[in-house]
Amino acid sequence: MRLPLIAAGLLTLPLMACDPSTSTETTTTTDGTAAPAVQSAVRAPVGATGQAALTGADGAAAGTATFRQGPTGVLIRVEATGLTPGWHGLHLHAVGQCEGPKFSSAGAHVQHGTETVPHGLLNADGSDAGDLPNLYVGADGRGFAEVFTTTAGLAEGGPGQHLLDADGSAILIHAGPDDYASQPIGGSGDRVACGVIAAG
Ligand SMILES: [Cu+2]
Repeated sequence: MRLPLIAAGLLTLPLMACDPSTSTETTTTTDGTAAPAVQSAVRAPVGATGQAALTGADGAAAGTATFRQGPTGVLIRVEATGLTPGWHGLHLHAVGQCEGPKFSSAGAHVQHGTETVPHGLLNADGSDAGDLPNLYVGADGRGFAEVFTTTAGLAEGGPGQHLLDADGSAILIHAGPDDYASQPIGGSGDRVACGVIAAG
């Protein structure tokens, strides 16, 4: 994407092309195939944030999820309330709609414009871009987790699926644990809490 801009710059500023320092810079920049891997990999601008207010299947507030973008992925903090104790599947779903009580409006896992990949962080053929580790909820119905994923994020150009695309995305909590292997959602059962992910 940078190459056309550089080429246009040289055309409109022919005098700069004669400057030795400019020539050196151009040679380095246009030699993309020789660039170190760390420069050619997709990296996001750091600092974008997002948030989601979780709603339970009964319509009651069920906590929050916050998102912080890093260069290679997004860090997600979940603070959930009103859930049954134990492990719960936690996923990123493809549509930013949380219409209870089933939350089917949130669609399947995020997989925008790419070939469908099997679900499961421990599936030999997986994992899909919405997969996250399970959330543990204590006896008081409160669950806390920080998880990091490189397969989704807040940046439009990646890395990973863009969560803030035209139809948005949602973070979902399921009734039971994700076994990280079986299809389509690791046997994690009903959707019991949902939050639309928004910038901010
Ligand atoms: Cu799910």
